[in-house]
Amino acid sequence: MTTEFPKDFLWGGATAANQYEGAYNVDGKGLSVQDVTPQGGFGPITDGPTEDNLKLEGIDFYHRYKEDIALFAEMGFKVYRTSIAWSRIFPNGDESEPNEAGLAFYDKVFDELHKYGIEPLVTLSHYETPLHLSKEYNGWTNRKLIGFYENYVRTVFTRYKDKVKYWLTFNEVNSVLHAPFMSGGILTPPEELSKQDLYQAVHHELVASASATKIAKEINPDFQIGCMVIAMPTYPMTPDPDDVVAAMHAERQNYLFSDIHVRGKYPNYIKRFFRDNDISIHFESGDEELLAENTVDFISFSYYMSVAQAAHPEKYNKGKGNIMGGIANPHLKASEWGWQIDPKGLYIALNDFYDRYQKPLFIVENGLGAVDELITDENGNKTVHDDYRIEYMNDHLVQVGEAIKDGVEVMGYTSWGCIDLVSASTAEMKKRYGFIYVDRNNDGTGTLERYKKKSFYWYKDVIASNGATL
Ligand code: BGP
Repeated sequence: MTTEFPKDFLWGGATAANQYEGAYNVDGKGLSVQDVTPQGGFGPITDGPTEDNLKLEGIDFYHRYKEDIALFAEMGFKVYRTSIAWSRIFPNGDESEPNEAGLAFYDKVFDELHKYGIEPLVTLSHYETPLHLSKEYNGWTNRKLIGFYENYVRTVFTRYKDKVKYWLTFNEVNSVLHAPFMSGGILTPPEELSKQDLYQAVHHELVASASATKIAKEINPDFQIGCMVIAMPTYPMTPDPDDVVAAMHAERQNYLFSDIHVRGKYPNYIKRFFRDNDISIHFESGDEELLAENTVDFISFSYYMSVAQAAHPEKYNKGKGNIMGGIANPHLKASEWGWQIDPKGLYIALNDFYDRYQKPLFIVENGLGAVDELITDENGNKTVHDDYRIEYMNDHLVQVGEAIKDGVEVMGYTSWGCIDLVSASTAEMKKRYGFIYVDRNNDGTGTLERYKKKSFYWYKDVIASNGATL
């Protein structure tokens, strides 16, 4: 392929604190919603942490960060996305004073990254709301969370103002509509949660996000703040206009989030949706101005798959997928977990976002969750021959290149789970995304040793050639 990626393209990888740090109760960390969801984002929650919860220990990045960052540096990462665990900084979420040991940990991580010239890209809230905020306030349904979040982000913006430039306010902010507990710390079971309460929670997160942008710029005007959404292009199942409209309506439930983050106001189509569904969002004075005046610098998104939609979805096979579902597209193959593989969907998503907003875009998650087999090669080294992963990523990056040729401004690409970590939706170890294999099994056994997969060397070459080897 002959695509030229921009000279300063930010190549890297992505992780989230709750899926890999471990040390869930070390150095003053409080519990987060993840510590009581042993079966993943959609499973029942437990009274407290239980032994079968792999996230409690994760892959022990907390104690192995130096070794892991050295491996990222060896691949040539320019950027590294991770999150700060809110409950390391404010164990209950609603205290006024932070936990110094938590702050000190991220100082060490950011310093280590800078040692290798790797720019941190930090998600402020990645599915890890402090559990206390869930139990005491029912998560983001409660407006008080805005104040707690503001206190938290002000603390970390101030502390890391010279160490971190790129920030994301909420991971996959649109996921709260589909996974209210994992994403929004909302304890009310989804089937009992009213649309009114759900969209009010959305409003609180959107106001909090705009407020974070405002606070960020006051602390360091050079900060670059992005929103982060799940991108899932939704194709009409047939050319029947009713199917086309169904697909359009499904996509608008996603665009709602980026529209408000970028354009600073609720779009008209959602006002109609609210009217039709008897939803009336309570705005406090100042909310409208805050949203209008504090829009984001860039749009970031995860991309794993596309879906199809129809006016009568019950007629078709329901596809499996990343948080949001849809209809399975007969033209596409799927991963072992049923996520449909569609590189051109990434090309479409990039073009659609850029046509809509003309803002820089950052792909902050993409990758293939697969079962890997650790083997010993002819030189006696343990490795994984993950050609399927290489093929997946190569095909997707070629499409990024195609979008760049179209003139889409793409800031960078951080592949998801650049080191194997615990799956968000299934809480398993065996669903692996990494270039680096971590010896940990679903039953919790394993040495936690790290091994380079074949894709490690492939990605290293991609980065070194700035995409020319794709
Ligand atoms: C996204 C989440 C990540 C990540 C990824 C892969 O929705 O932001 O946290 O886990 O999906 O999903 P999974 O781990 O369920 O395979």
